[in-house]
Amino acid sequence: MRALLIVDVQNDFCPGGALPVPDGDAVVPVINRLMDAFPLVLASKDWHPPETIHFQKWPPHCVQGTPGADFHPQLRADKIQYVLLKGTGDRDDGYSAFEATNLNLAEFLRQHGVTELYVTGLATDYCVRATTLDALREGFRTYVVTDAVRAVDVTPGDGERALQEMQQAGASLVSSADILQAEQAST
Ligand code: VGL
Ligand code: ZN
Repeated sequence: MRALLIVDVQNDFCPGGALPVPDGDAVVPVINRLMDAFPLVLASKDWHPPETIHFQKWPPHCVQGTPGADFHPQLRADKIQYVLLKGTGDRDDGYSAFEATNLNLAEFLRQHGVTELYVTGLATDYCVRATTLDALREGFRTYVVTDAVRAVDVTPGDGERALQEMQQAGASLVSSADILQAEQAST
């Protein structure tokens, strides 16, 4: 059983937002195409209080209940079955979706018989990286969908280095085309 995990595809991480990931909104149509190929679709939200130590490292973003914390308007949010809220405390970065405070993600996935997790979203070098490394530690076969992620690239090359690190830790890099072709071949 496999699940699609959409990490932080929120307005503040897209162009025009408070902490924009270059080309961040380009993941939206790719993720929208993937959704129907998965029986279980989950999404995380960066969900910070107005004041948090996290904002000493980053400009304020994704404050709970603000428009910047909403999903990108073109994301097919009606297909998302569970939303994971993370970074909810005032001394908590919450980069990984496995640090969600409203649901124990690892337990939840195991209870639903999920063995393979496909990770998409923003940003490759922060929350996608942290989520993927935690998924591997928790024993899930973990895939990163390379055309469905984008990096902040605070330092040029951070995104590429993060992909290599995830691969070395045991993640498989796949393209959305690979997933959709395999899906078609099996139906
Ligand atoms: C993220 C920086 C700060 C992310 C969240 O979603 O990758 N990056 N907060
Ligand atoms: Zn954040």
